[in-house]
Amino acid sequence: MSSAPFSVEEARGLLDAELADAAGRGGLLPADVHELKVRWLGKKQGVVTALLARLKEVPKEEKAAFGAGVNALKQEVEARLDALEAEATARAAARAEAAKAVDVTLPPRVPPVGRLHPLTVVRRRIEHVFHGLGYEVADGPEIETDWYNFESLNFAPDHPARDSVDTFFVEGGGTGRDALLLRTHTSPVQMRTMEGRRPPIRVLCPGRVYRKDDIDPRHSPVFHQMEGLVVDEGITFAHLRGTLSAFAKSFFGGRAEVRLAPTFFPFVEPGVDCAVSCVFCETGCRICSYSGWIEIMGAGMVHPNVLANAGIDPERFTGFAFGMGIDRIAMLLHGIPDLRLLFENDVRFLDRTWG
Ligand code: 2U9
Repeated sequence: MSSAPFSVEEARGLLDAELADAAGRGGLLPADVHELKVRWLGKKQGVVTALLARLKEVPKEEKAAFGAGVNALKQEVEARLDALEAEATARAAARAEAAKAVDVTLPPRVPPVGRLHPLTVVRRRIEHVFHGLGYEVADGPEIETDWYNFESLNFAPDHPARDSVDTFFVEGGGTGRDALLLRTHTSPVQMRTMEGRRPPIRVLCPGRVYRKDDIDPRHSPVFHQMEGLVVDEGITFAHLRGTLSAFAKSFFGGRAEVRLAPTFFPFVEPGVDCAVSCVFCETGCRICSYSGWIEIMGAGMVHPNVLANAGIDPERFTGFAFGMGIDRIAMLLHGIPDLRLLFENDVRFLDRTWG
């Protein structure tokens, strides 16, 4: 300590002031007390040591009293700092103990929870309806052969869908009926299901499908389909109509009606386009283009050639099938304006509740 006090009294005054100041700051920790000990009792530059060094400047007759005074001061400093040290050690232990304690009154830290993708929600809702009608869910490969995707499904050899302009063929993936391609619909799953077992068959086939479409608000090279197939003895068009009607009421609400209109698909005969009465309006809206009807799927009676290709006797068994775009249904239900939102995985979109 360079500026050592001149007298024992001065030093005691300084000690009182410093300890009062430390007490004022409150909560001394062992390291703070250690600093004080070094400052006051340090062998090289401690205040007490510096005071003792002044002994030589003190007149001879005062030396004994001065020495005794410094010693008394030293003992007092030691005692007071030891007491402070004991307090600081107890305080540090108490703080460590408090840090370990769990404060049950604190609000919980909730990790961000993921949500189901809107397509998953819609897929599950459709599956739920058909589970109730006794259907099971089947899965199949996304890379298919020409046979399962086209030929077995009664596509004519020159059908436009078989063109590489519309379908992704796998390079070096073979030719003819063995040619490999990305499935353009989930119908191959129904073909494989029929091959693998005998009727009665009631199967639902959801999955990703691929078409060479450009990306725009309504098209994407990948989208999602839900197809269904029923095959048994005595299945008629009435079963098809009743099933689509039951689905529409269950999925869109009890007031929903279906309207069927003839159309052509190679794998069904007759084929129909199925529209559901608009559940969003009373008198016409933009969603139904002011027609009161919304096209939601295609359907039809399974073509006898398709049954025969699966090894099922078309004289004995008949069946119906239907197909819909899961993406389209999700967009309709939620007013999603752009198909791309379903694929971009922007969390601002996904973070909504799609239940
Ligand atoms: C087998 C036999 C028949 C499935 C069917 C449709 C009609 C249909 C489209 C709707 C919109 C596809 O997503 S979409 O582009 N689907 O119109 N699908 S009948 O018929 C089958 C399937 C498999 C063995």
